[in-house]
Amino acid sequence: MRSIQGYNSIGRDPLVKRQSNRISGWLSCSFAICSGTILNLIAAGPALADLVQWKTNGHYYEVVVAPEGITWIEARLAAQAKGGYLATLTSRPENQFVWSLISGRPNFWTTSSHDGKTDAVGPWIGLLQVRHQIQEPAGGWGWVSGEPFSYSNWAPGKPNNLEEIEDYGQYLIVQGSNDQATWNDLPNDSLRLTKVQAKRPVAYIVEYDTKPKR
Ligand SMILES: [Ca+2]
Ligand SMILES: [Ca+2]
Repeated sequence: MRSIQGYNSIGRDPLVKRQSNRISGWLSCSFAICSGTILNLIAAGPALADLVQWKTNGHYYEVVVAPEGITWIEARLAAQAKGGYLATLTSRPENQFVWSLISGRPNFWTTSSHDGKTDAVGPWIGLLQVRHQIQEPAGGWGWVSGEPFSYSNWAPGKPNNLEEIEDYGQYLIVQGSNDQATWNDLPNDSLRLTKVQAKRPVAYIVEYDTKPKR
């Protein structure tokens, strides 16, 4: 198992720290070398549901694990039931902050395989395409909160509206790409894709404008 050099782990206990080192090693190295380790890397570990405040806007963020996989609409409803909303990443600093909560955490990631390649599928975010019929693949995207969509950080080649059904956003690392905190378009239920073996995302990120009561 490879380990990462220079990764600043945010794990808080020895087990999480070890897992963080493993997944971040995978994410940072060549897939040609490391792809064989993926199944080990996504092995189940302790679920973390820490509430973390981003000082810049005062909002709170929580990454929620759904081990069996979850659709975007289910995740949106779950976020609302918690009193928040799927995270809106309206600036590079906000996107980088949220990325720091999920990078190197194997519990939050699964895989999508196609054409001999395997991408890393991360959590759902509050990104959806509301006017897709006339502006595929890149037009008509917005945030669930209605905040302006003026910043984006799509993964290479995304969005691509695969099989003409991809209208919801999530974190994705494309195999072979060194880009971080990048986004992808998926269907509400990624199991609907027939040409790609895309598992349902196993986590979603909730944002709260004020600290939720627990
Ligand atoms: Ca936000
Ligand atoms: Ca689309």
